[in-house]
Amino acid sequence: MARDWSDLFITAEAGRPEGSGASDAEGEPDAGRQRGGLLRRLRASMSRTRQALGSEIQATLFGVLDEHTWERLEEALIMADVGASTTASVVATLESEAAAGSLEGGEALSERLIGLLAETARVGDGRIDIRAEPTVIMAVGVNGTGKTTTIGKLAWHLRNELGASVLLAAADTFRAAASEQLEGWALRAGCEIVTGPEGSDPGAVAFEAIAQARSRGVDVVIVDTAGRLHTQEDLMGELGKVRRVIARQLEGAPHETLLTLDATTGQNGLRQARLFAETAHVTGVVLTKLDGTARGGIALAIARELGLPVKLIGVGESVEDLRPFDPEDFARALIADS
Ligand SMILES: Nc1nc2c(ncn2[C@@H]2O[C@H](COP(=O)(O)OP(=O)(O)OP(=O)(O)O)[C@@H](O)[C@H]2O)c(=O)[nH]1
Ligand SMILES: [Mg+2]
Repeated sequence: MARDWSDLFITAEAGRPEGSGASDAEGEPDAGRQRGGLLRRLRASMSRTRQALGSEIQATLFGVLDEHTWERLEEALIMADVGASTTASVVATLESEAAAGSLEGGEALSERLIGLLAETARVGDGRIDIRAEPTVIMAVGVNGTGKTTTIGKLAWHLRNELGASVLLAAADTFRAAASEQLEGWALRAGCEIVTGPEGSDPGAVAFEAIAQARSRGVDVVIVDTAGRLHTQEDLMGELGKVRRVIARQLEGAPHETLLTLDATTGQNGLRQARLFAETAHVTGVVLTKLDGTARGGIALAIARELGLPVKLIGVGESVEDLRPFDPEDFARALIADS
């Protein structure tokens, strides 16, 4: 999975095999330092979950192991929203390995717990292929989950980390304020934007954006859409229409459909997302607002519960607060003391 931005994107110049970015980072002092800084930031933004979980981990895995240990550990993981089925399977494996004598001491147990949690959170390679020209990325999700903010941050990183040209499509024509919000992000990220009048056809905005991107040789088009509930059949139908307009115009597009999910809505959000994912051809999840919850364990349950990789996480409102998701780094940020 992706540990930094150059790992996350598959580009024509640097179609590197998975994991090579991490070893590069170790080889270069600057990149290594940068990675250390990113991990510290991740730990800081996950502090609410870590504080809630950390004391329970200390009390269970670092104490005397008995039947209460495993029950208490299960409760703590479920409280952190790791999810009942993920928790049950991870704790059962840990318990049997401890009973077999292959793990001794709190350090070994918590390291193994990190490994088991990371394993369950892996599905696919979690990367985003931007080799198609242009690549079309669509953002979908329930109202207020962070679609527009994520698009803005993503555009900024594509421009600044990869030097890619980006065009935003304001296909949320539902409210005039939605276009204005995306215009603000286009300005910040230094990219172009295509908008349409309030109430106009969102498919027409997406169409125009792709036409402009093709004629100008833009690398990535990101399409914003209006928030909607999975239960609103007409609005879900509209999403399908936008998708078809894009697909007819450009073969293979949209190449990536990202579902934004608000981590603070927990298991409830997960249920909504399941239905959303079924109808919207979602290829990956962006889990937002992880900074605002003590239940960040949900990031580790999504792959298992939805069968989709988490590709990006949002840990705040500024541009730097979007980052590629790496299950191992994430599990460590939640569990390890240092
Ligand atoms: N703390 C925090 N706030 C976030 C994050 N991502 C988004 N937000 C905030 O959440 C609010 C809603 O974000 P939007 O990007 O407008 O959400 P949206 O999905 O586009 O909303 P609609 O277009 O109305 O459906 C804004 O105030 C964002 O600043 C995050 O990772 N952390
Ligand atoms: Mg929006």
